[in-house]
Amino acid sequence: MSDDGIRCLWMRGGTSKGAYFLAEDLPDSPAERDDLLLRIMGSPDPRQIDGIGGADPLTSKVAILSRSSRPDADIDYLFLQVFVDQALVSTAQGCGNILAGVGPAAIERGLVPVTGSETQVRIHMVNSGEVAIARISTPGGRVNYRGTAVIAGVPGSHAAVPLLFANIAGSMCGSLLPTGRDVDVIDGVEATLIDNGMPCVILRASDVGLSGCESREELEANEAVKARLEAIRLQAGPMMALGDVSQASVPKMILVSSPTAGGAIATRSFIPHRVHASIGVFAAITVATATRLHNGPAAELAVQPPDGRFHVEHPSGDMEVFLDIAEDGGVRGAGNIRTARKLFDGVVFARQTEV
Ligand code: NQM
Repeated sequence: MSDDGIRCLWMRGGTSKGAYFLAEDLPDSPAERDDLLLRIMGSPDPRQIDGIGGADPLTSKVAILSRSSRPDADIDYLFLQVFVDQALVSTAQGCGNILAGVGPAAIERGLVPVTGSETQVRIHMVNSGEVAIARISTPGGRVNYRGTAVIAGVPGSHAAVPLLFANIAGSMCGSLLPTGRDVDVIDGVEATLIDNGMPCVILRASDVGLSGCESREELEANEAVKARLEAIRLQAGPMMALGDVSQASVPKMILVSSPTAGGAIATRSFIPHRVHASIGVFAAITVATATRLHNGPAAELAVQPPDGRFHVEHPSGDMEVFLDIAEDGGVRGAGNIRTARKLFDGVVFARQTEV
């Protein structure tokens, strides 16, 4: 790569922020690409001071876009989690928040034509192989970011980005319940090992001595709980067909408790070492799905909504996810409303390799 910089859109997608690139602007080799992304984001460094990452896993994310190779999609979207303080880049998870910016970014870059006051973008999520549908507000032939939709964790209101998913069960684990059970016991703690878009280990907060109402800061300061959860996570990884997860950002560890604000369930998510300021989109869908099982921490603690609209409580409010429930009680599809915003469009300069 030359020193001339690389085209980059910096966008907020839902409650996350990331760098959106076109595949054609990045090296084809995954090793070269990952090395470049680490130098762009400023990793490994807890402050990411020499890069554009925001020193938080929620702002150290990358989307790579290209025209889709599939007839049922418009865009291929590869998500990469760039670790903040480790020289690691992972494709082992998707991201529903960054997904919210993919439709707008694809239209901004001319990969998808505007088709009217709203443009539907079919997005092939390369990480999981599934297709999401996003509806983007496009009056007057361009992306409109202004609107009245409010999501917890983001100040102000913005244009809604409705997202629809089908067939996301087993996105990374091959099946919804990779162990074939609603409940497994690891280190004496009951857990549901489940993947409806995001591999998650769902445990009762009370089983690790917490109320489930703790703040992000309190949880991040609790070294004993973090160590206990990590020990459980390392055992859950192989059980979930994810192999050795010591260097992976999945599975996410989700503590659940009874809802306290009128929602379906309360959550605190470890993603997996830092605590989420809210909750991921696919993680929320996966927790909502777990409430529908016969047994398990989420099923026991949840208050089922009458209409499939699950308010999943989290540290900064709640996220509403919609589950499309089939006659047999299984979850057929899911939906969520996000917002996204273009923050910066330009050219990014990677830290040069040592001379
Ligand atoms: O679960 C963070 C985020 C996410 C993931 C994480 C996400 C999802 O909020 O779909 O959006 O869990 O690492 O960006």
